Amino acid sequence: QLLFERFRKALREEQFELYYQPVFALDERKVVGAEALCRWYDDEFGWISPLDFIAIAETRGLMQSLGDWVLKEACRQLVAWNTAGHPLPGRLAVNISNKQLESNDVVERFQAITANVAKENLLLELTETAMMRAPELNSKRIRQLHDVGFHWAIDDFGTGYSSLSYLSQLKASVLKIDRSFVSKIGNNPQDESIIQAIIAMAKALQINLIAEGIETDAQLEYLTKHGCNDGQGYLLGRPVPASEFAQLWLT
Ligand code: G
Ligand code: G
Ligand code: MN
Ligand code: NA
Repeated sequence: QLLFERFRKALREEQFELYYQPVFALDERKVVGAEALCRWYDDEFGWISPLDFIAIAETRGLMQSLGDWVLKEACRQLVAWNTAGHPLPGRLAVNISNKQLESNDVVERFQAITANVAKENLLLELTETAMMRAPELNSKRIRQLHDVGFHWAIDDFGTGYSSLSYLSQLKASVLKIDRSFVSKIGNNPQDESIIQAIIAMAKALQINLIAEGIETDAQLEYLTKHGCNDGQGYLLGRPVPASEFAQLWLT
């Protein structure tokens, strides 16, 4: 309850910050985008994990406000990098909660919030699990937003229960391979087969892949060798504040 009060106050006063993790083309080691990740430091409680405050936001009806703020802030940052003369190459991925897709006006809202940036520079991420919580409504919203030009990624792919036929209808341009598979490269042949199957399927459906949670050279090598184009992870670059991101990764 106390944390909830702090959260409401933080939301009112915009005390959240976005960190940015680079996404790379694995063969060339070139930055081809980034993922925006929300951070909250509270003077009393210290750093609070997004797992915790997003759960609060979702159960207390504040996820639309938080999510809209995240999208707005991500767009502001894209414009700021452009203006400063070092634009982000590729797309900035923004995590979307299924709660944000519930209301009827989401298309108008997202259009208004992102009016200053090209949709080519954005990638909306929805986890496979969130997607399957309300498959009918979510896929309808994905389609509506896709129809006005938004690009979509299915996040944490492989952890949910979506079928392949379903995937092809979904209008996703990107699948993000969940890091639970990546972490088993080198010690679990069965998970390696799953990764290879995901890569083959994505190729067949002409969907781009981003591998998540790359932490070792062996994982990087394996994914590159088997034809996974893009990836992110601590080995390549951690999530960092915007200024540090520009210093490290933008020219
Ligand atoms: O950044 P970190 O690994 O701590 O994030 C933990 C979880 O919180 C991840 O699943 C991530 O997708 C989610 N998350 C981080 N930032 C946001 C955000 O802005 N919106 C939503 N919906 N989820 C986020
Ligand atoms: O659910 P989602 O994929 O959006 O979550 C992204 C989360 O993964 C972020 O919280 C980010 O901090 C975390 N992350 C990014 N790279 C790595 C990594 O290499 N290893 C681990 N364990 N977590 C990572
Ligand atoms: Mn994500
Ligand atoms: Na993910």
